[in-house]
Amino acid sequence: MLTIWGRKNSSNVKKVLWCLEELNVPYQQIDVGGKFGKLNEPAYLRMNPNAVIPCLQEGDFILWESNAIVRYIAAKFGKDSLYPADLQERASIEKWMDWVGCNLFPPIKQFMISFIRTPEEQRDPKIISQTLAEIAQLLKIVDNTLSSQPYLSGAKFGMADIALAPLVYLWLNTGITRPSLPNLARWYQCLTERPAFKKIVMIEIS
Ligand SMILES: N[C@@H](CCC(=O)N[C@@H](CS)C(=O)NCC(=O)O)C(=O)O
Repeated sequence: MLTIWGRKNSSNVKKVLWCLEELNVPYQQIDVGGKFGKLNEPAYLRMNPNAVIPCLQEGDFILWESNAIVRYIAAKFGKDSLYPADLQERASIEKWMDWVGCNLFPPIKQFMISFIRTPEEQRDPKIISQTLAEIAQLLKIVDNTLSSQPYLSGAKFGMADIALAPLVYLWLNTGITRPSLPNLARWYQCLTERPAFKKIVMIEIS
């Protein structure tokens, strides 16, 4: 049985749980991080010295970094669906996973901290507008890509969609003013029809 350490409302934990649900893999999830704390306790730090979630535990095997975990799960349980054998096809998907982690996650994290988790009267409008402009600029690249393919992963749903969508969910569902990105909106709408996306990603934001 796989164990996933991490609170369910973290966008990086959502990627992992969503991937497991898509592949019908049994797992147990343990709440740590956020209001549950424990990330700086020695037992957790022994598993993940970065003191962040998610972390996968499978017997003695420990894995951290959400995209690495998604890749591992897809390779182990989703060879016929989420993990293309063709190297170029797979690399094109992994490129987007890295892009999400390196480029999009930092401003999304800033948005979470300075907007979602800061009371209205303490928010800094300058930081928020700069962060939102940065996110919009990045998501325009995605929107442009989605003008010629149905999924970020290409012709079929895949790991790149799993890496991106939990972050986009935050951006679309927090009542901010956003530019219209029609291809991204069509892609997101299509994902909302997936039962695993509804169950894991479309939950209360905090
Ligand atoms: N690059 C890491 C980032 C992990 C990360 O920053 N996780 C956040 C939650 S999304 C975290 O652990 N925050 C502290 C907390 O939840 O208490 C990954 O993709 O796994």
